[in-house]
Amino acid sequence: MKPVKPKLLIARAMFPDALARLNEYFELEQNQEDRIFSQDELAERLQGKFGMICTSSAKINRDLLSKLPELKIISTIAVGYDNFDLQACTEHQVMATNAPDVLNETTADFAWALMMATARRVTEAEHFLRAGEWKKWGVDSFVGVEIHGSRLGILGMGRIGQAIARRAAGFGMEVIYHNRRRLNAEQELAAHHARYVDKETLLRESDHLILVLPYSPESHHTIGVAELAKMKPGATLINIARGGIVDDAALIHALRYGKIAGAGLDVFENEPRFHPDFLDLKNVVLTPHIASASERTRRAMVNRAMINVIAAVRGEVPPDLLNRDVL
Ligand code: 8YV
Repeated sequence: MKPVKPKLLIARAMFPDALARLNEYFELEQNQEDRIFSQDELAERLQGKFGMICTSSAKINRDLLSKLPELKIISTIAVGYDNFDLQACTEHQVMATNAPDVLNETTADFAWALMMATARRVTEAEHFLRAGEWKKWGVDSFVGVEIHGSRLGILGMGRIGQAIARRAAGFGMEVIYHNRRRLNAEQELAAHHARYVDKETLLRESDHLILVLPYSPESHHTIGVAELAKMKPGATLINIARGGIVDDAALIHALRYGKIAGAGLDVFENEPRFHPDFLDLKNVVLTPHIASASERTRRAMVNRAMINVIAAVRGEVPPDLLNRDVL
């Protein structure tokens, strides 16, 4: 008789060929139709499971965990894990892992794409052209704000923030940043001589401000009415971090009344719904949470999540364990 393999839920559709390696260790239940499970469905699907590979759409809270005595590991393919209640995981003896590092460069590229599209009004100009409105060239048509030689501000200077800063070298930009913890001198040098400033200075002096901090109750509405009022009128605000870090209603107001020049947003409050008033604004570039979306990187994220569940089933410590207390 073949030994019974532990069961693993793949909560969202993921590259099936990449997942094949898991068959050696697990009996897989895949959600290839990619339906988002309700909390009740998730509880049902996770009954008797050893673990789950999921994305940021799975909310792992105390209520869910209390129904799952056999669960050992939840492994997200994301670097952000604000959808996990880590304390509840530890209390229920569930390991929680994320997928750091593999998406740093791709996500940094996208922050730049959004910043450049916003500053140079790329999507606004394309919509104009597609709508058949281009009748003549104009000296002041779609004039934007400068990128090269300007001052780049970064709020949240972790690995992705540092990757964004390094790219500023090619554009002759000065980099300032604020973070809970100041980088050491070597890290600052590598991050294109990034200069540590307080949050107030960052808001007041950035020409382009990129948000890369993790979401938590403490970072909720880090950028609201008061913070937007401190920014330069010609500044752009780029959010590739998480919805909820920016007060979207306050941002809409600031964009509508030209308090800042524009915003580039990959994340929103209440995704995948978002504030409908964004659609009426021309000075905002909107993308559906795709900053890490290159095929190579998405595969690397899935692979990292697989490494964590395989380590767990082999009785090893998963390399990206978030709640070490669980051991
Ligand atoms: C993911 C992300 O694509 O890694 C993160 O934290 O936000 C994205 O890269 C997404 O959250 C996957 O669930």
